[in-house]
Parts: sequence; structure tokens; C-alpha cells
Amino acid sequence: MNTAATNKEIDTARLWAELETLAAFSATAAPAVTRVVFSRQDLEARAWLKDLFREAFLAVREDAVGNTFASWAGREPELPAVGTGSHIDAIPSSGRFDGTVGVLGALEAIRALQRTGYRPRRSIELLLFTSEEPTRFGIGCLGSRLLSGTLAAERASQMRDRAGSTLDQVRVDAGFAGDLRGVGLPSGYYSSFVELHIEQGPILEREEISIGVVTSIAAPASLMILVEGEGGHAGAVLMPGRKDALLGAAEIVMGVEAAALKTGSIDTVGTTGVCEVFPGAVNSIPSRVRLEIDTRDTDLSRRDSVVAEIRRITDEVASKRGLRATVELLNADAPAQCEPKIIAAVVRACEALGLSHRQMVSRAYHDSLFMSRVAPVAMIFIPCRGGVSHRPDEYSSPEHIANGVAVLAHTLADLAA
Ligand code: HGY
Ligand code: MN
Ligand code: MN
Repeated sequence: MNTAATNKEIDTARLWAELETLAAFSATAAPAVTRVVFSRQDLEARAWLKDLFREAFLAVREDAVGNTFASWAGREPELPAVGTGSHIDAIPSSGRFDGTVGVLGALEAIRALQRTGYRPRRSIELLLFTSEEPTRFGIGCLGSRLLSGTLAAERASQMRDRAGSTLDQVRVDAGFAGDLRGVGLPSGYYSSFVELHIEQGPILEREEISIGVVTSIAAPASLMILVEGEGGHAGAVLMPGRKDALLGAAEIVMGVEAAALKTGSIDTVGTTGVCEVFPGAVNSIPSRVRLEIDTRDTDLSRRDSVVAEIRRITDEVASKRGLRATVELLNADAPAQCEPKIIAAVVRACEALGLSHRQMVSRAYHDSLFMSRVAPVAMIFIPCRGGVSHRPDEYSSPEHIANGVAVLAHTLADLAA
């Protein structure tokens, strides 16, 4: 594969325009992007992308949960394919580059290779994963968990969204029928998997480095904590007699921060991203609070110690305040180690392109975390402005994106040889 030719063929203007078009499939006005899985905006975006995939002569298929595969047949299609891809769902009021760079960027990498007349030995398959974000069903990476057999189809099918609809109801309404038990990939389906993604952190920009070569992906866990008290009239119930669920929840929220800081490691994080107060009236003492908590670490035992500490704090606060509290562990995943031989392929691509690069950890999770259970993986990071992500001002420049696409194109060609 000819390095210079491929580079010349990357159509950055077209890719930028496509990222802009994709950003417009949103339930919120620009610059914010909201695209919840199986929403109207998600389905319209998927339809538009499938047309782009077909225009690039890719064979398109979808599985029972909506994972979408766009395949460029290799000279020896019977060999395990090289996979790439990412997600297009976007959490409420977020940005236009998280995930989408790994889908449209992978499409542009394939088109650039096609334009040079290159033909891969192994097929190259572009994946659009369903529901990487936890927004709707409370657990991230639903599509890649099912592909990798990390989540049982029976458990997934009964997961409910806030409206009480099950994943089965929602996916069938969205046009994805079929048996979830058929989503799992046969072993050895991919010879390797590489995902292009914005860093979602400040390191590459701060160190003025073009490419991040991911060596491991942090271990995420999320919990749902329900705190119940007695509620009552905000004026009539005197302070000593109260069992205010929100005060207990507030102590637990502060405890999440304390538990994360207690490990003493910079790699431990803890966040309470959701706090729902019932009944939510100014003159009614909160009787029930629902918290959703996200904690991660690159080290599994440290991450598990944070989960244990949050449970301990919850029990302590509940008994001190005479409240009832239940803790549900929604997911607690192991970290992923990227495959040295694929890391080496990414490094070779950076060097062939003369791009500065550094190895680093991914603190965000990605579908590659679960794809690593069924294939050797690596990830390619590009800088994002101020390290900002999951916000409307998330930004990566056309130049950074083009660099990422060039490294991806080279890496795919290298792995598909
Ligand atoms: O939360 C994450 O790490 C990913 O952006 N869903
Ligand atoms: Mn995200
Ligand atoms: Mn993402």
C-alpha cells in the first residue's frame, strides 16, 4: 500500500462536511448534539450512514440489536476480517466528535485506500455499534457487550429505559427483529480490531503530540442507589423527626468523591451523574432519591475497593439517618489490554507518516473494551481541544482528524495484508 498516495487521497473537506451533517441528526440545537439510541435522530442518522456505506461499495448488514457492519471484501474473504468502527449515539447535550470520528473516519480511510486502487487480502469491516452510551438503558456498550458475549441476551432483552420499555420492545419498534442470542460473534471472527477516537482528555494537546496509541482501557463500574425516607410536609414536620432521603443521598454523593480520593491514585475517578428527587416539590420533604454513580480505574482491585467503600458509606448513612438504601451494581468490567502487535502496527503507521505519537491509557471506555474479549485490539487517539468531551464545545480540528484517518488507513492496510 502506497503511503503517499493514500495520504493524498484523504478527502478531509468531504469528511468534515459529513461530520457536520451527522451532527445535525440531533434532538438538541447546534452546537449541542443529543442522539439517544433508537431515537428518531439515531435511526435517521443510521439510514443516512448506510447510504454512504453502500456508495463506497461496502456490503451492509445489521444484527438483531442494530450493530451495523459495512464490509469491504478482501481478495481472500474467507480469512478473518480486520475490524474498525465506533458509535454514533451521543449523550444529552454533548459534542459532535465522540464516536463519530471513528465511524466516518473509518469510512474515509476505506475510501482513500479504494481510491489508490489498493485491494486488501483480508476483508476490512466497518462497525457501527449500537448504544455505546449508557443513556437509555443504564449500561454502556450494549452492542459490543452482546457481540463479545460479555452480556447475556436474556439479561439485555429485559433491560428497561426510563419510560419502562424493554430493549426488546424498543429494538423491534426500531426495525431490529431477530434473536439477540444470534448477536455474539463466532470466535476468531476478526483477526484484529482498531478504533479511532478523540482522546477525551488533555494530554495529547498539552504535549503537542498528534497521535495517542492506546495501551489499555480503564475498568468502568456503575451503580444505581435508591435512598428512601419518609417524606412529608416541608412546613409541618419538625427537623428532629425527619427522614429526608435527599440529605442521605447528599452524604452518599460526597462519599463517592471521598472513596475515589481515598485510593490516593490519580487513575481513580468517581462521579454521581444522575440524582432524581421524588416527589420534587419545594414544599415536600424528599421521600425517595435515585442516584447513578460511575467509577473507574486502570487498576481493577482499586476500582473494586471504591465500589466496596461506596457500599459501606451507603449502609452507614442509611442506618445513621434511619433511611432505607439499596445498591444495585449495573456493571463492573475488567480493564482491557491492547494487543502489542496491533500497537506496533499503529506505531509503524505513525512513523511512516512522520506523525508524533505516544502510548497512553484510555480513561474513557469504548467498544474496543469489549471487542478485546474476542479479538486483539488497539485504539488510535487524536487530540481534542482542552481535553473537553461530552459537552457541546467538544472539538477536534480537520488536521487532527485527517492525521487520525491516515494512521487508521495505514494500520488497516498493514493488518489486512
Ligand atoms: O463514558 C465513557 O467513557 C464513554 O464515553 N461512553
Ligand atoms: Mn462518550
Ligand atoms: Mn465514545
